[in-house]
Amino acid sequence: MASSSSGATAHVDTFARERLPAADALPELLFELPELQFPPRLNCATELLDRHVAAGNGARLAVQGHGGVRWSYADLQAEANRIAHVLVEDLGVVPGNRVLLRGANSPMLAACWFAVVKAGGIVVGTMPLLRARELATIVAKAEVSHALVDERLAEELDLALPQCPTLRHVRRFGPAGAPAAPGSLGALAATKPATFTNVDTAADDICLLAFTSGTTGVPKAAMHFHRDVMAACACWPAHVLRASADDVFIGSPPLAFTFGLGGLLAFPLAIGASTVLVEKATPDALLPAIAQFRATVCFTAPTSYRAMAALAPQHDLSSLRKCVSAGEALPAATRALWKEAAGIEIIDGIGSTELFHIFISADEQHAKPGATGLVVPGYRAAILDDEGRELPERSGQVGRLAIKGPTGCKYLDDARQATYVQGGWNLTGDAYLQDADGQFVYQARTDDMIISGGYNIAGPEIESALLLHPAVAECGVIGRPDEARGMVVKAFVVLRPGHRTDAAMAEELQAFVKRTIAPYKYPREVAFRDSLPRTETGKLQRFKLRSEGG
Ligand code: 3UK
Repeated sequence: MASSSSGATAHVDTFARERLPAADALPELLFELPELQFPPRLNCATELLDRHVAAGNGARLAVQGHGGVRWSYADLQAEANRIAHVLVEDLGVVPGNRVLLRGANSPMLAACWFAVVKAGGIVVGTMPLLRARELATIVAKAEVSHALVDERLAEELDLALPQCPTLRHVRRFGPAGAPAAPGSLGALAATKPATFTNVDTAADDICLLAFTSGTTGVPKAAMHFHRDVMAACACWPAHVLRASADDVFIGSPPLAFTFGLGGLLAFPLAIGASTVLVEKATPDALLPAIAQFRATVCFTAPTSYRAMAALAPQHDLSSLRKCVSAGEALPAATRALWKEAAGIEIIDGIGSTELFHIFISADEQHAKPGATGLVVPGYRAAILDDEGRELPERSGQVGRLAIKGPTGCKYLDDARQATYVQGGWNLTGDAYLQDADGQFVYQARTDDMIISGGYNIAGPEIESALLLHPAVAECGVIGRPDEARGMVVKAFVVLRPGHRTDAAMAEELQAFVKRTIAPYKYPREVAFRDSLPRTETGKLQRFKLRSEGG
């Protein structure tokens, strides 16, 4: 197996490596597919970027962004190489150092990402909306020594610096093409050569830390090897997405989120395609960007497709070929709305920060409304009962989703490794069933199941029913503690413009749910809101609804 013959680490700074989970706490890895046979030495920047230039494709388009930025593979490579020189020669980066990146998605952020990886560093991505306190937590946990930050987002990092004794080198960068401020990353990079010899990393050297968007406690840092990035490229994109070198990728997830890092950087470059990195990708900004760049493959979250469906008629979406949804369950109503609006069957997929990317999904032909899909080639999936035993395949019984594959959970120094990895399986924390067709059907996060009057009720099923009602724009369903019933089902609803938030509407929605799914699941309480609390990645924050509705 590739992992056992990987050879010596190239890391001089072994901080992260020393904090890998113990061997018996790691998930079992599967490398059965022929495309998952990796060499012992592997730097994923060489594979994703330099390989294309070496093959004579340097002139092909790689990245586009705001302000008319259009970089070929050779341009992106030259930019990354210059920054890599700055990291090594001016900022003293040695292989294994953690380098924090902070910025909205942009070509410069992509160049920084490759520069760190080329220099053998470990990328620590951060979500643009994070505040000083959260940045300081990340810097402390990962003992970050260097940071490259978009000048427009520098303020929160500056505020965090007094709490960050390990962070000794910070450089700011401006947008690609703009004149570089003295002392900035751009000014330093301009003096450097366009060639760089990538650090000869082992396939199982760590190349990135992805902090989880966890809702409670200290964030967990999921570590990924160079090999993990390439393994992810060989599985879902090759077998389910099946994009081509002429595709133009676009979407909303930040590169700090592995959904975005894969979908908007690693996967397009792995096949020699191009990517559009837009800084603002809210539904009203993503639609005109799709039209402007004639994008063909779109990655975003279910709520974004729902919001875009309402606005789609005002935009030219004729270039779009494939649309991917992940981050939370895709309600059947949203799938139908987008098909109606854009003529495209969404490719749904469940992935996680711990597994890097999507492991259950369905292409357009296999899409089944309400189901996530089939296990992705390269991975294995099972549903476990409460004792950790595998439930019979296709039994329709609800249990805990368990995954194995070529990637897996490796938290940096975290006791919660033993929660995510049990008996060699990665337990995602989701309740799922597998139906008679082999399709995996999402129920809820295991800790979000509502137990009311002795019934197990999955909030997302009620949300899916409510979303079928024409007046409902968005909704979230939780269990509110109740003495008599244990919990009562409570729905928070955002109505479409032009509808009244009154008792009659609440009763109508309750009656609608009773007609649509088993009546005992109907929301006994309905509260109207102007918006719902969501993470930067589009996930509904049920814990916030619970605390305000409890
Ligand atoms: C939920 C879904 C139902 C599920 C992610 C694609 O979301 C990603 O990573 P996170 O670590 O969250 C993982 C959890 O999110 N989830 C994600 N996708 C779906 N639930 N249907 C879906 N299609 O609870 C999962 O355990 O933030 C998604 C690729 C990379 C990612 N990191």
